[in-house]
Order: sequence, then structure tokens, then C-alpha cells
Amino acid sequence: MNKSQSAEQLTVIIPTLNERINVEKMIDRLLSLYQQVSIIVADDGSTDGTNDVVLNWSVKNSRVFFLDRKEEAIKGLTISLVDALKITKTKFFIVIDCDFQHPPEKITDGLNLMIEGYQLVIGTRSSVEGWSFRRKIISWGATTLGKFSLLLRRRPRPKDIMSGFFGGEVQFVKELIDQHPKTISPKGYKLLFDLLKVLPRKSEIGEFFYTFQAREAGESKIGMKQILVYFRSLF
Ligand SMILES: Nc1nc2c(ncn2[C@@H]2O[C@H](COP(=O)(O)OP(=O)(O)OP(=O)(O)O)[C@@H](O)[C@H]2O)c(=O)[nH]1
Ligand SMILES: [Mg+2]
Repeated sequence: MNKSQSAEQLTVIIPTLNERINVEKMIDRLLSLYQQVSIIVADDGSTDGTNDVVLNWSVKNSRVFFLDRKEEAIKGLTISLVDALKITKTKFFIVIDCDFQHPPEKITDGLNLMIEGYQLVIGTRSSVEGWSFRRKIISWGATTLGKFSLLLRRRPRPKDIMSGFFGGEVQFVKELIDQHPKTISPKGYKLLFDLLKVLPRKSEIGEFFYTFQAREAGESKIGMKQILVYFRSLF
């Protein structure tokens, strides 16, 4: 199967919050790399014109869909992804950040693993560029505690449990979400970690590797609130 044919089976889900400049480039890039891919932009009420950019694309290309969550009471990354999965029509999905920290050309590696049969695939950061010492420490602490939490639950422990670059079989992941409403909290921030907590013990996870780069434009939305929500989700 060539790249274009297999991309027909894939939806790329992009969560956004004020990413006008990045989202224009990201959609353009995705459609030039994978002509047959479907794209859902799950936006939490951006105020910088992200909505206009994506709506323009959706008029030009029926494979681009704008999921407008502006009026939703609960906002956040996890719930945005869960809502996007509910309307995904393809067999596979992959989540990618809008700020080019996840290289779009690596989506092929993830898709190939899904086609091979892995029901969950993770883009694993093999190195990280441009992080401060503080950010490295927070990430290390969060990952170490997260792995300990998975060990206690006797669940698989892939290398990058905090990755925002992950995907899988839509049906499989949707069922996990439906079956574990308490663990997969709508107010969460790291959907992948919540999925790992309830993943069937024998599941095999496909990993592909990439370098996590500095954000291209716009501002980071990660803050103390997200870190606290994560720590609460550990145990
Ligand atoms: N829908 C939605 N998207 C969000 C929300 N918070 C962040 N995002 C998007 O999720 C992706 C990751 O957010 P970032 O702020 O880049 O977080 P990060 O990559 O962990 O942090 P940095 O390394 O500082 O960029 C980006 O595409 C954001 O626009 C949210 O509350 N809702
Ligand atoms: Mg980022």
C-alpha cells in the first residue's frame, strides 16, 4: 500500500488554542505530505483568528473539519481529543501538536505501525531541544512518578508516557474511553497517560522516534494548573 492510499484510513487530530500562524502552516504541510488524510482541528475557543483560518481551509477542502468547542462548558486538551474521536470516521487517528514540536513527516512511521496491527502507537521523544533546566526537571519528575503509578497498576510502561504525539485504532481507543469514565477524566491534560492506566495488560505498543523541537510560533499553554491536574491523576 502506498503512502497516499494508507493516509485515506487516517485522521489527524490537532488540538488548538490560539495557534493562528501555526495552524495555517500545519494544515498546508499535512495536506502536501498526505493528500488523502482527514484533519480535525479541535479548538477551545481561540480568540486570535484560528477559527477563520481553519474554516477557510474547510471550505476549500472537505477533508478538513473544524470542531468548534467555544461554547462547551468543560474545556481542555483531553476533552477536545475525546470529542474529536467521537466524530472521527477513519479506522486510525493520530494526535499532533500544532506548534511543530512534533514533526508532521513522522506521522508515516506511526501510521505504518498501526497498519502492522499496533492498536496504540506513541511518538517517543528521543531528544528534546531548547528546554530549560526547570522544564527538564519537571518532565523527569512527572515521567518517573507516572511510570511508578503504571507499575503499581501493572500496566505496560512505554518510554514516553507523557507524549502528546500518539495515535491508534479509533474503535479500540473509543472503547477504552467509554469503559473507564472515572480514569479518563474530561478535565485531564494527558490523554495518553490516562489511556495507559487502563490499557489491557498484554497490549503491545508501537513506538516511533523523533526529536522534540522548540515551538515555532505562538505561546505555550502549559502552566501550573496543568501540572497540578496531572499530579492529581497519578494515584
Ligand atoms: N483544544 C485545546 N487545545 C489546547 C489546549 N491547551 C493547549 N492546546 C493545544 O495543544 C497543543 C500543545 O500545547 P502546548 O502549549 O504547545 O503545550 P506543550 O507542547 O506541552 O508545551 P510547550 O513545549 O511549552 O509548547 C498545542 O497545539 C496547543 O494549541 C486546550 O486547553 N484546548
Ligand atoms: Mg508545544
